[in-house]
This record gives sequence, structure tokens and C-alpha cells, in this order.
Amino acid sequence: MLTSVQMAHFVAHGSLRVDAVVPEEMNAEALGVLAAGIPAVPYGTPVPQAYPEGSFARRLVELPVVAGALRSLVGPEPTIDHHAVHIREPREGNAQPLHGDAIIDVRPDAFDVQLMYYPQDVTLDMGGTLSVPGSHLRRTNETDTGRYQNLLGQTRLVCPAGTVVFLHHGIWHGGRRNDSDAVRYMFKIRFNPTVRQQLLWDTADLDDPAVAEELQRGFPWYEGATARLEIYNRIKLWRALTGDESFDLEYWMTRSSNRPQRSAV
Ligand SMILES: O=C(O)CCC(=O)C(=O)O
Ligand SMILES: [Fe+2]
Repeated sequence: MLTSVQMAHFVAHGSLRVDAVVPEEMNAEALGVLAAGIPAVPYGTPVPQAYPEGSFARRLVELPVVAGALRSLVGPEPTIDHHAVHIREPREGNAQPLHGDAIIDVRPDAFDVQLMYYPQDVTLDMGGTLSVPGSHLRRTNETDTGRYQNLLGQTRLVCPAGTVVFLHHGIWHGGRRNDSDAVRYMFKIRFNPTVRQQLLWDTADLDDPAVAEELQRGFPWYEGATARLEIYNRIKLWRALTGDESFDLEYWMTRSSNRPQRSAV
């Protein structure tokens, strides 16, 4: 299970990365499995139906660290929205534009999680997935951000084999250009929650001051003032995740939601 500090990290960054969590034998197996392709399933298919017992994908999502993170973020029995094997071809000469996946989405208090699994070591020239930390709560629609070429603080994934990244569905991201001679594989699964996303993680450290520190993290591409709205959005999401309607950072939301109804006359 994730801790509250890790959840706060996810709420601030829009992602959580776990390096080399998938064992070597599975990574070796994955290259063949992903090259052959994993057939699509209908939207909303429960995990046991989408991935039969013993299948590669089922074993992947049942690895204890992966299962614990999913359970913490989307809860038990999520359904598969869709999945896809994403390949960046060797020296293919182009990158994907920056985008959010399938978003025309206005939910402030619930989110889908996208798992991205990399079976190989991904080096800087292999077209790792670029993402923009802290972009997930800033509403844009699909590829409307595609005109942005580079943002300060963006990360281009470089990782050891077996790395899994969990992403909020709103994160701005895109596959980069593969300048290497190797095919780059990534397997993505989007999960839809089927329960309220509230207190699903290991909450023992809920009052740890590191939670508020994580939630207030700034990113270099943010504007001076609008950046504060991102913190505001995170307060809203943290309230939904914890059920604590009085949670605040520096009194911001308490002040701006103050609409007294008591009449003085
Ligand atoms: O290949 C990648 O690294 C990202 C792929 C992706 O984001 C997509 O196709 O939606
Ligand atoms: Fe994408």
C-alpha cells in the first residue's frame, strides 16, 4: 500500500514511479508478449476477465508493489478502460505531441490511473515517455498542448528495466523520438475506479508534516500566480481523497469558500 506522503506526491506531481519493480524473468518474457500484442478488451472490463489467471498482464498487476499502488489509488476491483502496447520505432524520426489521454474530463474529485510499464532499460535516446510534473490538474483537452515543445521541469523518462509509472489521467505527456537502434516497448493500462477514492491507502502517516510539504511543491514551468491555483486544485483533491472537508494549506480554500449564510438583521 502507498503511504499518505506517497499519495500527496501523486496529488502534487500527477505521477508516482517505482523503479525496477518487475523481476528480470518477467521483463524478458514481456518483450515477446508485447511484440505479439495484447488483444484489446471492451471498455469497462473487470481485471479478471481482461487478464485471465496466469496471463502476463495479470501477473504484472498482481505483483505486490503494483497491486498495492493500484489498490491505494483506484481501490479494489477497478475495471480496464483500455490498454495498449506503445512502441517507439528505432530512428523513427518524430516524437508524439504533448497530450492528455482521452481527456475531455471535468471530474475534480475522482481520477483514472494509467500504469506504464517499461520492460527494458530505457536510455535517454530511446524515446522514453516525456511528462510534465504538476500538469494533471490543469485542464486541457487531449492534444491542445501539442504546440508546446519543451517546458521547464519536464521529465523524459530514463529508467531501469521493470519500471512502472502510475499516472493521473490528466498528466501532459508524449512518447519521445527514439534515436536508438532498439525498439522501445511500453505497456499502458488505464484503470477506472469502481469505488469512491477515499482513504484507500495506508493512512498511518496522514498527519505527517511531509504530506503538506508534498502538496505544496512548485514546478519550474508554473507561472507565479496561476501556480497557486494548482495548489488550490490539490487541496480540493486532497479533501476528496481524505474526506476531510476542513483540510487546507495556508487558509486558502477556507478563505475563498467563505460565504456566510447567517443573517445579521
Ligand atoms: O509511447 C509513449 O511513451 C507514450 C504513448 C502515449 O502516450 C500514447 O500513445 O497515448
Ligand atoms: Fe498518451
